Amino acid sequence: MIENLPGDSVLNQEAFLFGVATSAFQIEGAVGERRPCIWDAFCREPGKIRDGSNGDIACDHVARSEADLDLLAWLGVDAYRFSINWARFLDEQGRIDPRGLAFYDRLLDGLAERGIKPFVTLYHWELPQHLEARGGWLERDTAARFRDYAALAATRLGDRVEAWATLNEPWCSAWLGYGNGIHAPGRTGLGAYRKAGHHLLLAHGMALEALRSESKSVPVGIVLNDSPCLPASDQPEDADAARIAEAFHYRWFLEPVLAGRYPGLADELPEAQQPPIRPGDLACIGAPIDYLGLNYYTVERYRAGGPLGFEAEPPQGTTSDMGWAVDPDGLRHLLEELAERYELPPVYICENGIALRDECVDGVVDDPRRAAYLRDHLLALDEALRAGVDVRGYFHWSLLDNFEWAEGYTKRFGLVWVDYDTLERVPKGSAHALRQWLGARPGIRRGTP
Ligand code: IFM
Repeated sequence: MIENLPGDSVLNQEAFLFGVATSAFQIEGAVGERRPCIWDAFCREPGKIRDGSNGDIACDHVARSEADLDLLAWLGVDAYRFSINWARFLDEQGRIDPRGLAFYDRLLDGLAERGIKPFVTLYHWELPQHLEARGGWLERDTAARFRDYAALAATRLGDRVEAWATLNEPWCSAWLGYGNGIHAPGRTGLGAYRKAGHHLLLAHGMALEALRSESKSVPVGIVLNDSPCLPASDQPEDADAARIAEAFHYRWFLEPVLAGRYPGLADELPEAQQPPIRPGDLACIGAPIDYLGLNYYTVERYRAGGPLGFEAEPPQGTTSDMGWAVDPDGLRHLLEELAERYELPPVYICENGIALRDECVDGVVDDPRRAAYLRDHLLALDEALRAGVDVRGYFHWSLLDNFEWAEGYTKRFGLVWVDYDTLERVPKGSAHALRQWLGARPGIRRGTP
């Protein structure tokens, strides 16, 4: 399935890491063994989650972690990206919860036994509910609490971590959680978006410092999502609209991290929508990172209009079950454009994948579209590498079908099917194809150290 990949591709070389990704709330379950987080509360609000579900059991990964680690080894991946649930790791007083520590210890040890490199994210959206009760990301103090959490995680787990990521997709936490409210904690408003966004970025900068001092030799980065924002026509006003949309959404997070400043759009915002910047904040946020994690799924098209000056056009061409346009060349475009515009550190594609209406028939899940999606995105990535963009690895989203946030369990992104009644795992056709390719990469010998 990945045969078309040229033999001399960097993707075939040992230094290029191939992995799969998951996140804590989406797979862990074991809700009774941790403190509540904002997603527990949000799921209990009627109408917020499409199928009325929650993360109480999810994929029951905490209880089934050994079997899931075996799946990773069976696939033959070099690396595994997962996240720590803050509300499992620490208690309300900010002290380590021994049960949480034991679970993440087990996971890291299990990965080491299997020779798989752990890429660990500290925040994939599970703010502990007791911090939400104190204002959540609208409070500057939450950034300081995150720094303390990062320092403890580094001290207790850092010896086995290959790379840390502070935050996953702060745009989603800020815009979807505080701007349009479709994610937890479900607040709305442009002022809240900017405020939460700034405190998240500050949390990243403060945690970066803490991680650097506690786990010295481990690279630290952040994972940002970005979709190229393209004009819906060749009219100059649509080109402007696309630029505003890009600055409003994705570059609002990328530019402070990579260049220590907000996009120029910030100067045009009314007072009530300004981020609450204090002296030193931008230097802290823009401190050099060891790598940039990028999550790529789709491209977006914009037309001039609406209260914000831009309106999204319906996606063109083939779409996923999320309704997102499938556009592999957008990945090449994004990487080349970012490399041209910013001084980029090494990049890892930390998420890329497709939701499909998979079905399990007689124990078999045939998903050729996922295998083709993966191949086409790897080919696009290969082009960007040939154009000189320094990408060091690729993580497919996701290892398992899982809780897709406001969509509940209605969307399946996994390489491995999960039967939510029995919690049985069934590797899909794409997982078999990927395993075959990973096993056949010329010159790569992996195994337990
Ligand atoms: O499932 C999510 C993940 O948690 C964050 N990035 C996008 C994925 C697909 O929507």
